[in-house]
Amino acid sequence: MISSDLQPIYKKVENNERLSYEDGLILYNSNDLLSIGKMADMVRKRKNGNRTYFAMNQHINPTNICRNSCLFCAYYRKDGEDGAYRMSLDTIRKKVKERLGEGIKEIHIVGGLDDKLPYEYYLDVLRTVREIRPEVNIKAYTAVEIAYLSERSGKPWDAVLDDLIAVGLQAMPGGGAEIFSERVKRKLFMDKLSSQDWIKIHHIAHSKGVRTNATMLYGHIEKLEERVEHLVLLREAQDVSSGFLTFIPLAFHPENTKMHKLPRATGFDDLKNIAISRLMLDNFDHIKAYWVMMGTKTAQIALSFGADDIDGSVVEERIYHMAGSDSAQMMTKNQMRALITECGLEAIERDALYNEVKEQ
Ligand code: V47
Ligand code: SF4
Repeated sequence: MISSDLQPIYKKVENNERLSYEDGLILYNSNDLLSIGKMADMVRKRKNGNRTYFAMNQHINPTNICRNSCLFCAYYRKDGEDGAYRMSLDTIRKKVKERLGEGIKEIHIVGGLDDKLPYEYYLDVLRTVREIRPEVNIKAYTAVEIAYLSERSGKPWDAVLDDLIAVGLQAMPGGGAEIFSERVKRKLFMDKLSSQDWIKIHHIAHSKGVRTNATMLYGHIEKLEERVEHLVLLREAQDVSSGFLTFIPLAFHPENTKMHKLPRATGFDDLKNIAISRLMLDNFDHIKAYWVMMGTKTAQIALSFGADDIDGSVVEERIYHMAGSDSAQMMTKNQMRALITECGLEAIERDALYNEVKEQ
């Protein structure tokens, strides 16, 4: 039985109508998780049927030295501090070569805003990867890094993107969006670019044929209203440029951060965010249950709550493991397939652009 407050929303979902800001708020205020999940699953089935995606991928985080000090981040270090690192191009070369035997299709590259690394280094990282794996999809640098590289080089955003595209950039990850709220930004990540600028950079990327992802960081000090505003802003941005591939809700992990006293998001909230984002983001094709962030068990359930992607094999994830994630560092192709097929769903290996990878 769908609870009475959700019935008008259920009708809209059945009729494939766009949900309003107010609907989003009703969903977040509801505890009828199973009904929310049922509606999200209906949308997921309509868009993706049983198709459920995973990728063979590799994460490379070239530097954790960062001029910013976001309160939610356990990953960054200041130059010279214990644990600070900056990879040489040789190290990056070695890391890519180490996995040449695996069918990696996507390399995900993000890191800190490191004032000691020259602009060219950020390009060289991509050149190095391209040289070793000419066929791989390079998904690199968040809008925050693009804005930083623009500041460092004096080039406008679009010229920075052109430089990166020339050395192999094909897609951008969805990080750096955090939560589109001036109030929260002032408290937690005041040095980052504004939400308007984050969206503008993604629009420019889309206009150049670079597909991008989007994220939302939840489970810290944001209000439910701010979550809904975030989703509505992303939906409006997608209406304009249609370049977003997937949305990834990210639960705040407090360990080793300046907000370590806050509790971790619950499984209930994780599933609610997956389902509500599926319902609100009617113009996004994919919703990702990032297993590294939510753990494999919740990720598996999320596949019945609107998600159609579990991300990938990863290996050497730093951002979440520094912040207390106890998930494994990697999953094999067989483990990912098994996780998906056990739910009665069809496992499809993809590259960063959602092209299906056929078994050879
Ligand atoms: O922007 C940082 C978040 C993001 C913490 O596009 C934290 O496919 C929780 O964007 N607790 C980076 N979250 C990761 C990211 C991502 C991950 C996987 C796939 C894709 C994709 C993108 O991680 C940051 C920030 O929002 N983050 N610290 C933390 N302590
Ligand atoms: Fe730096 Fe990104 Fe961490 Fe903020 S979230 S401190 S910008 S690495």
